[in-house]
Amino acid sequence: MFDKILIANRGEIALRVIRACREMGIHSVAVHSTADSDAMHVRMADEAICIGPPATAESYLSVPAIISACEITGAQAIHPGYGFLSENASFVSIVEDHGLTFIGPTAEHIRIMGDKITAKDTMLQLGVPCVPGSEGGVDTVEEALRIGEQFGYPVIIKATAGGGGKGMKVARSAQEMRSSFQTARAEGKSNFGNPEVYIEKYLTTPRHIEIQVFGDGKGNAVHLGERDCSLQRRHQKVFEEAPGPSITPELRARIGQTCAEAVARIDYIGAGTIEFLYENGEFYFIEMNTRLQVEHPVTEAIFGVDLVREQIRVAEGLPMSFGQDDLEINGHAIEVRLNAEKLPNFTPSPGRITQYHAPGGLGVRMDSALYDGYSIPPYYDSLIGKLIVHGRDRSEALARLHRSLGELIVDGIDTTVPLFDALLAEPDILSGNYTIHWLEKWLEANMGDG
Ligand code: MV4
Repeated sequence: MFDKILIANRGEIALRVIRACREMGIHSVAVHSTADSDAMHVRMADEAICIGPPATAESYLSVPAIISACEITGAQAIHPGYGFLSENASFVSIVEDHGLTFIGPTAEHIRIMGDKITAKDTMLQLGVPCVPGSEGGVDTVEEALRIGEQFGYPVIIKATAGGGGKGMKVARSAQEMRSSFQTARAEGKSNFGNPEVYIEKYLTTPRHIEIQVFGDGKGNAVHLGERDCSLQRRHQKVFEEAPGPSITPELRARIGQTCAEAVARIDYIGAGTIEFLYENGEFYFIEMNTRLQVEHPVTEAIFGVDLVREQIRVAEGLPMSFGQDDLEINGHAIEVRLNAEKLPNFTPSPGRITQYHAPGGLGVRMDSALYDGYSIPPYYDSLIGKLIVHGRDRSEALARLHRSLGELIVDGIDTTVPLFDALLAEPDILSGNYTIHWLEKWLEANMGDG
């Protein structure tokens, strides 16, 4: 149906989409800034078009530049990847106004999930369990104090326009609430142009468990299990795995079915991720991401599906190529995010790659846009690759991760590879015993980070 797709992104995710297009016989168009003329996505796509200067606001985030690139190249659809314009509802409307197809959810679904109060309210209505807390927004400190009393401290104040860790404040007492409430509103207003906040009971030691869902936009939807993404530093995921070491088949079936039914009821289209905090055997919804996520390959590995291919299929109006009964978990997968950063402080380390060798062999997938002699520009995200390993069980996946990290060569810059060598010597990592606070505590103790 589509014969040409424009990829409004760069780096490894642009390659990921180009590869899916090529397997489907669809022509790909890369867009790039002047800083990315030599980037791998430009080389790998069937066509490439320069859309602006290095600054993202004038290139990868420029709606007129990207729409113009579609008109010039004759692309009929846009795949946004993750980040950049992937969760921008106004962009989706503009794409559609130009007779183009956005490969992703509707503007309306993106808008609903982008406002965290509306997202939570919607999920509650759909029967998804949420963190106990305020019903909707909290406008006054008096009301905030009443909620603090009602649910008991500590509580967390969150900006409705925030998300992903931005615009949150923990209040451990009524005293703290008085100051934190006003700060949270002020930060919401200055950072997101919206002072509205909501309040939740603060869960002290949860895991971050997210459920992958996929809909056809016509009332059919499936879930593809969970990923445990608890290992994070400053709200950036570092290590992700599927299935979650703490999730039983029964728990998975229950929360998965709840999520699939919820997205089916709203006619959700494409890939989505429903994020939960998981503590003491209970799931609590926090946010929904309406995009393909960085860590989608661990789900692809254990289910043997191509999520980007499915995104393109449903955007064309075709049915998904599988139903819930076709989806069965096979083994265990782990992803580590490799960043161009210098330890111990994770300082960005752009520069020229003097030697690159990707690991390979059974159960190893390296998603990276690096090549020998490539210069990593200083303007963008520091992710240089994702190493994804798959084994028959968790211990085989861990052994394969250890083995493939040993094969990897990235010379000329500093990377976060040594972090993973160190993590693989930790009993808690080897046993899967970690929560959302494990990594930051470990970094503080072992690297003086924080
Ligand atoms: C929470 C929480 C504890 N209790 N909400 C951080 C990112 C955003 N998606 C939600 N976040 C949290 N929300 C309640 N009610 C703790 C966090 C949190 C966190 C969550 C997932 C992964 C890492 C985290 C690190 C710090 C705090």
